[in-house]
Amino acid sequence: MTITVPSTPYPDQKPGTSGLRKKVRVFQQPNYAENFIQSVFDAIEDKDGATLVIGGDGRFLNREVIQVAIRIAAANGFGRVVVGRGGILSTPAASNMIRIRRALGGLVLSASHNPGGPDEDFGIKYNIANGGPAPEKVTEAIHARTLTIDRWLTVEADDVDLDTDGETMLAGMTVEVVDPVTDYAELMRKLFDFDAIRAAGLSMAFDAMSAVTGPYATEILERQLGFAAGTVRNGTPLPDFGGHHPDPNLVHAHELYKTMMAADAPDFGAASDGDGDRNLIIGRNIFITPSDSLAMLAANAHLAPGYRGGLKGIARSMPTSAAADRVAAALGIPSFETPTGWKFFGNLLDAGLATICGEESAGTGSDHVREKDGLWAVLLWLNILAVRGQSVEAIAREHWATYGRNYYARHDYEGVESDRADALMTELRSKLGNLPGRRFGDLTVEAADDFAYEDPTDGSVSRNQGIRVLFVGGSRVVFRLSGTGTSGATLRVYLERYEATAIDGDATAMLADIAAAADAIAGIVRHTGRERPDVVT
Ligand code: G16
Repeated sequence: MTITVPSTPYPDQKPGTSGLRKKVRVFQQPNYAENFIQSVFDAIEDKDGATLVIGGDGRFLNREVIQVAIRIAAANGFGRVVVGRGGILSTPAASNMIRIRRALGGLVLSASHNPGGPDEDFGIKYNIANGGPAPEKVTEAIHARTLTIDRWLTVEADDVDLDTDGETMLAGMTVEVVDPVTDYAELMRKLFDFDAIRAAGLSMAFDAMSAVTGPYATEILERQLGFAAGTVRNGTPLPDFGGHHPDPNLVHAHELYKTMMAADAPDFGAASDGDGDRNLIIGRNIFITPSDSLAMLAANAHLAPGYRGGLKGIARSMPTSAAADRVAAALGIPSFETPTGWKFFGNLLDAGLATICGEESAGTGSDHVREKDGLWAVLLWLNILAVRGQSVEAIAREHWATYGRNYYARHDYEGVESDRADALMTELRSKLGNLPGRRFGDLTVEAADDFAYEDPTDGSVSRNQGIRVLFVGGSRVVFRLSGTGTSGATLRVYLERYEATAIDGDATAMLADIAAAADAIAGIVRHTGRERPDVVT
């Protein structure tokens, strides 16, 4: 029997770059998670008898919210819920599961690379039937509903045993607990030449950061590809990620970085984030920026069985470097520049306009699912290394010699007071028109704008997606506020400089004048009170 629970709206349930992310304590308020989940279901149609996928990255609160969501799904008429054993599904595995089960959609419970635990972060994201994050028109409808919601629906039922595979009935709805790894591993075997990777005899270190990728990486890398036991480090998902940030960058995956810079480093190093959709790629003695990794993967993808037929197009988010555009031009295929957020790639992939997509924020993926996919990027790199028989460094150098090098860095100023960050952006917007022609050191501004995107498939327009200042000669700086943080504001400053032949420079030195210009243009120190960024990636 359906139970109607009266409720009142919370004013702060607007989904950000990737779903609703808040502190655990916020989610623990009465009716908070329930309101949001019910708002999702109120905003979507065709629920009757439909299949819903539910899974998360195993962080604190994951199991509790899954039990709540299962009951609300039953009360809203779903016919079947497919849930990963232990409440676990990596984000790309959830995307795959939605697609192969022809589900109406899925709830992905994650705050991605944000830390977990009772005082840290939690998140809920809705993905649609193509397996990808809900597009803006859906998230806007969800948000609108959160502002008017006056009840949520549930059923009287015991908790489901999430630790045993199989089907049970719950108030007329089938709940199916499945192994979270099997289907995903099968998809990877179709895309990549596992025999070639095995035969290459490579050594590697993979840091799963005590997050969701552990079981996937252990099964695929150690069991199926034969990498030595212990290749996967921190392979058990923990509710607090062992107290670390499950963010695969050079700051939070520093141990891996040290391993890869040592004299006895393995051939290949990689890491993934809280929910398994991001990746970090490090060769022996060389870090590959996510923007470069996208370009190098795109240039070599045809070496893997799943991409032998070539690529239809390459898409990148606006702040991602233009390195991938050069590959697309050389391949004679279209390139797309979208706002930040994987949701913007979905339409391009569905329409067959792009095959590979990527972002500076350590996300790369293809049309095999509709999320970015950390292990996919790792396996494509391994496939390329196996076929080319060269080191990561040799492949990178050859790439730069062919296409030139886009030196790149992102400076993050974290936990800035929201008012101060907003003031910086407002001031910057107000002077965009006066910037062209102005000089900052040796740099002259060629153009400056607030990025807007018109989706080529449905004509929808997204405005205010980040401020671009382009300098004569191809260098640029981009400013935007993060849409995934949960306290204060994070200012992201993206620096890029293109060099056709000077490919051996030090990135920090090559970008120093652009960093200085960024401060002169935006008054970063003046507004934030910070002398330097908190994180440089
Ligand atoms: C999410 C989105 C990505 C986006 C990233 C950074 O990643 O899915 O598409 O690039 O946030 O967003 P921001 O710069 O607004 O913090 P994830 O891995 O957190 O889901």
